[in-house]
Amino acid sequence: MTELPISADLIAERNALHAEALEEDYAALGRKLSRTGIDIDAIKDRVAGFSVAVPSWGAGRGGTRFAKFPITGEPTNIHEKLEDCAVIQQLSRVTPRVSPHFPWDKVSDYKALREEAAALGLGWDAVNSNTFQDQVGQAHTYANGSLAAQDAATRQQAVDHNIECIEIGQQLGSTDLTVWVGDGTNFPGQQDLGRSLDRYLEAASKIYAALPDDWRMLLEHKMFEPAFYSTVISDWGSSILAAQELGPKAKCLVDLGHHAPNVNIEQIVARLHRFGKLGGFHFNDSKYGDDDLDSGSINPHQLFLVFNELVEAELNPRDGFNPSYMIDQSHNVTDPIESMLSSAETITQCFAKAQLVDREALHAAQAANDTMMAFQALRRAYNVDVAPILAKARLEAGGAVDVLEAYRLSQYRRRKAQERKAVGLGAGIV
Ligand code: RM4
Ligand code: MN
Ligand code: MN
Repeated sequence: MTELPISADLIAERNALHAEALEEDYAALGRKLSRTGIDIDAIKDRVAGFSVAVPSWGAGRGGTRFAKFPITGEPTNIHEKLEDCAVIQQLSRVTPRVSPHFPWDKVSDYKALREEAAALGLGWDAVNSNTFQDQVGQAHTYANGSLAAQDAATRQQAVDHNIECIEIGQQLGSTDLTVWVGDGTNFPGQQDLGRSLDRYLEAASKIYAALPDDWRMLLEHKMFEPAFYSTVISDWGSSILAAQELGPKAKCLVDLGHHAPNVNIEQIVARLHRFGKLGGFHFNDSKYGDDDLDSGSINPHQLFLVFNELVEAELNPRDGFNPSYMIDQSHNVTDPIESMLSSAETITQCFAKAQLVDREALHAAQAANDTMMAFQALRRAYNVDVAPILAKARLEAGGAVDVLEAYRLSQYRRRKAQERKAVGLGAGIV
């Protein structure tokens, strides 16, 4: 392994200062949990086994349709993004994989890229294709759609790009392809709503046919943007129907920001699982739409309820339950490393809290129609401060007890500002 980006001595030094307080807090929480028959070490072991992938595209500062405000020292290519992802993993120990996006992360030698990541302690998660933007020199525009475009040559180009993503992913060691298309319309009548879905399904089935045996195709729905009247895969209904038609290797990916406000996302999770089609998540939070805000920053309770459904799903398994967990955020006003450290912590906290739910009490209350006690079974777990469990798991895995403190003290971004070239202005991705 090459040298990791943050000094191991710094992490050890800070951890030593926190050790005593952490032991006290962990012991106190352990005593509290044991009164309800929960073994804190068993929860800690589950937390140690949890992980969530980080998006390569989330390492740079995002933007809105109006502007992007870069920070000095932000990464401008996949190599620098990997280095930043390595910081997140080194400190948090819950983000050992990176989800790449092509052609944004294109390089000439993927074997070398795989080795470069491995040397930084990183592996690869789902490969994301991009048929929502035109690239320089591209033969056909995606202005009128990609997999669902009216023009057959455009559809073929989008299919070929996805197949190329699979080939790249094979070299990197990925086993999932995530497909989100920007296809849709802005005006009633612009396209036939039925036939555009037919075209999508036909093109998607060509990608599906190119999937290696152990691969999955994750279909990501989104109700609006960039199209504002209709999108082709607008919701979980369209997504599951497409996945069912494509075959068993096609699953649905739930991006938490891709629904109408107030939609019951945890119920969508339960439904997709019921039919063996829950493929994975893009974690973020949302106030108005696809805001790509930090996970749990607006509605941590919803995130907890999603994980609660995932625990229930494990107890009630269906066909091939193995959802992949990924962050998909856009960091417009924070240092992306700090946002992902904080988000990974929040996601893991919700995972841990869901493990604390007294399932017996919950199920008994449900069976007895005791609404208040059923709710309290969830509420009790949600109210537990699980921070010492996460910190202890991190410490044992070689991470930092206080991730943000260690990151700031390392002056990593300042060092990078001296080494890296400045990012240009312009609108960022949304
Ligand atoms: C989309 C969607 C996709 C992501 C792009 C950048 O809204 O969430 O997952 O790849 O944004
Ligand atoms: Mn997404
Ligand atoms: Mn999105």
